[in-house]
Amino acid sequence: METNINFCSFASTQGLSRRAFLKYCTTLVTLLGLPTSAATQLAAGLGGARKKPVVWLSFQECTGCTESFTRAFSPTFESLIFDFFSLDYHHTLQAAAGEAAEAAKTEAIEAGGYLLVVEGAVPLAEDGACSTIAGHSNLDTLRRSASKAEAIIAVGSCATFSGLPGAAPNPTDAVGIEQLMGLGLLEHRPLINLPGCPPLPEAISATLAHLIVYGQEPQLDALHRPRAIYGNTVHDRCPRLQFYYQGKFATTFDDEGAREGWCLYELGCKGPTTHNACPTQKWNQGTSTPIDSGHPCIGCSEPGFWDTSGLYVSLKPSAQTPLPGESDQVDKGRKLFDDNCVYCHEPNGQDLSTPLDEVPRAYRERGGRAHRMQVEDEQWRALVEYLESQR
Ligand code: FSX
Ligand code: SF4
Ligand code: F3S
Repeated sequence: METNINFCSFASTQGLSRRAFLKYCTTLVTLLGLPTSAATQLAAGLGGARKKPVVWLSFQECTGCTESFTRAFSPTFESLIFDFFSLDYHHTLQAAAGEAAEAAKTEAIEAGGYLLVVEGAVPLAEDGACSTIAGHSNLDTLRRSASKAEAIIAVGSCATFSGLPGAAPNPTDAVGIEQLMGLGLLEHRPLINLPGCPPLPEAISATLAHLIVYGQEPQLDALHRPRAIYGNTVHDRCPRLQFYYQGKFATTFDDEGAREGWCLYELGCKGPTTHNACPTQKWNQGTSTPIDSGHPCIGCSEPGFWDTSGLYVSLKPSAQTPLPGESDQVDKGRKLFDDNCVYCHEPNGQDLSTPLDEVPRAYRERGGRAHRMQVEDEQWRALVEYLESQR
């Protein structure tokens, strides 16, 4: 049930100054790609907002997403955001258990008007028997909970793209929320995907704050991810990018290159094909990232990251950001491919059996789950030219 809460008064009871609160709001609006002036609006919006009911479901996952969120950059403010919701059901965090917990969930669902956060994939094998809560399959619980939700926020790579539970050979037939909608097993609801294993905690809080203050989701891309958070690759903003362009690569974890902080591409870094805000937002109170600490990005926020290639196997050369000198047209085609096609196809399109000049027609005729982007003729020319350059 929605109840009034004065966020600012509540913040002051926690020893948080208005100045610190504004700073926190500035972090969130920056991450959301909103103008800095929106920080005041966000602060005022949260200050006057009503407490929003949230139902949080956990299915096949490791609880890392909840761990990530509860150990966020500004722990006091993140917990404040948590307290700011009426967290009507979260079986890891709630005090209630058993029938009392189920009763709280039923009451929240019947009241409607809540945000539904889902972490974890949903198993379909064996009629869903691989994961059940209170005797109900995850799919049944999800369907019931989604029926009156204002929006679904799929948190983590498991809920978005099936993640590790869905890795080959996927014995439980685990699927993500969007896949369920695509299969007709779950009614379509407004969906926001926040991939990452786990996702950045600020991605979760910023998205929830946006929903509360503006009553709508932030601008999303074709994979339902907030554009501002997932619009760039890790590579685009990597602190080691200069070494990439200089051709300076670490080849083992303890060689001179590793000690000098050179590029980790040859150690299997998936930064060039991974969309996430890690380099700018960083983890653990803005301290570091996998790459900052000397480990390649394993692409944890991309669909199928576990199966795409070996964690320490280099991307194929064609997946790299082009070196200076590549023609504009090929560069444009490569970007289009990297942003839209790499989720289902080999980085260089080598798995495309359709003759390249027939690809545009085949694409338009066949459609498909991932084939939703509108491609102009000029873009097709660039894409085909890029693919030809890889043959
Ligand atoms: Fe998956 Fe999240 Fe990775 Fe773990 O809930 S995204 S396995 S961090 O916990 O779902
Ligand atoms: Fe950074 Fe990885 Fe790109 Fe190298 S390949 S610049 S380490 S993201
Ligand atoms: Fe994941 Fe790569 Fe960031 S592994 S945490 S997306 S740097």
